[in-house]
Amino acid sequence: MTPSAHLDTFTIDRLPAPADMPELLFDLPSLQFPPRLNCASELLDRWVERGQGGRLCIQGHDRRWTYAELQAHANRIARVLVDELGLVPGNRVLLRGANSPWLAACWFGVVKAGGVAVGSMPMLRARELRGLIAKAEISHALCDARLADELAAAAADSPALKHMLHFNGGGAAGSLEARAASKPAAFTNVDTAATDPVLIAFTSGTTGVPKGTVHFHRDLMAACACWPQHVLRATADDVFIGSPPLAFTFGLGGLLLFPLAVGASTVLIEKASPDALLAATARFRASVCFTAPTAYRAMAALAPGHDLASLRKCVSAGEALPGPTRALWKEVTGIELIDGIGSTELLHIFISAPEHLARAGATGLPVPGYRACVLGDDGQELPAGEVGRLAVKGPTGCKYLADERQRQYVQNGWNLTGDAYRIGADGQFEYQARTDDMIVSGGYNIAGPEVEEALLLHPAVAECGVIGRADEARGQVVTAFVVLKAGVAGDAAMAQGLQDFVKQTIAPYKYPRQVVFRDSLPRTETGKLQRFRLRSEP
Ligand code: 3UK
Repeated sequence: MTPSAHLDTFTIDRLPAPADMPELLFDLPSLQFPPRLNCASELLDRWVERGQGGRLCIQGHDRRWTYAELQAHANRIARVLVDELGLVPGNRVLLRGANSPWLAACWFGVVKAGGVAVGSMPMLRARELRGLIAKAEISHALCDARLADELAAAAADSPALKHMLHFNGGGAAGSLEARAASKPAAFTNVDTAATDPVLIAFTSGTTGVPKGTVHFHRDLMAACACWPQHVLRATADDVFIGSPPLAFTFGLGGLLLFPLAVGASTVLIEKASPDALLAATARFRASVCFTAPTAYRAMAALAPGHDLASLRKCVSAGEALPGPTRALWKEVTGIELIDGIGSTELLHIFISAPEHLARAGATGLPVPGYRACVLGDDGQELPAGEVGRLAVKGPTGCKYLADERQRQYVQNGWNLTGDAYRIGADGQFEYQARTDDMIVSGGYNIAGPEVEEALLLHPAVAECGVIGRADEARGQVVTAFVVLKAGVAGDAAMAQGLQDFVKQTIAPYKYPRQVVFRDSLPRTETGKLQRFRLRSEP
């Protein structure tokens, strides 16, 4: 085994025991990695060394950097971390900010210096930040000046956190930019082992203590070698854009690692509401877009007001893609969405369909490099057509930081994502629901997302969420929370109309016996419907 470069072995010491590790597969030629690997060298420095430093790399609302410029900023940040803040390889560094070029430069600065980057969602409050700092024993933080207050409040009673610098605050004296400006633009990356941790990504966990998932330098490069190469197939001429924060591995991969892996450019915008994302797509002539299914639905309604001629590939992940949303996006833009299921634990997408295989109701096929199957309650593989638990294996896998729940996610070497799936006659994997979200009503198993899909076909429905509510007679009763389009009244006649509509669209026993009208639905910052909150609503 090649030695670790980590002098601070906190993360390595808290990896799961060997017996609890997922089995790894490195079947593809592109997954043969050298023992020493720093992913910043591969993703960033490599282009400059090959004479491509002048290529456009990263844009934000007020800046535009080439590969050489991003490299110089990252190198200077690495210098500040090492020379001024005493960072040693293995230290954990919190990154806090909305997506921006400076946040990306900070990420690379940390990686170059051999640190472990810990992303954090911009909306997190002091209380939640305190939890992350304690769990990952974070010693350093690089924080957007506009989000400084909550972090300062967290830092006040977080003894582990000793060093903090701010960026995006106009370059004030003492800021990260000001200190970086006085540093040389050259830095020799720490010679990390391929299996040295580089990232702790916290799950968007809907319940319980957040879980930190550890990823190695090799894991990041493996993610770049699988889905992007075989399904997305973007080129150096593409311009990436999207909404997921870099703190969410969907965003880190889609908006930073994958574009840089192919020498393309990326647009990092702070506010990516549906309207803002469309406007930015037009302004930057973006060609590859990453966002969540609900955003595509909202964007479809607004698309006619924007010039989207540059757009050629659109990726949907984070939640099941309803067939009606796929159809709507195609109708409005002519683009077939690329659906893909990924997870924080597996880093990125592991089942997906390229455009020509896309079909309603199916997420797709295991991405080359991954294997997937559907397991029954006895842990045995189920034949096609039967609903069971999704199990996945590949070059990446779940490694929770000091967490008992490792044994729930990884069993017999397989990663169990917590999703109920079925394999269709054509071999494609068909999403049913989160395993905990399957509704059992009157003896029937009903998948909430299927009922949601039917409701979304109704012209009055903007958004909806379907859950099972405890019911004495039926065990659970199918309950739909519906947000209607502007100007439509949520009255008894509408409820009846929706129920009849569902009965005519899918098997009648699945229709929502209860319909509740709402102005909005509870969602996580990553766009996921919080079904547990709907379940506890009156
Ligand atoms: C659900 C999907 C159906 C599924 C993610 C792409 O979402 C990501 O990571 P999380 O850890 O959540 C994982 C869970 O989300 N899910 C995600 N995508 C789909 N369900 N169809 C989909 N296309 O329950 C999964 O287990 O927040 C997605 C890339 C990186 C990611 N981290």
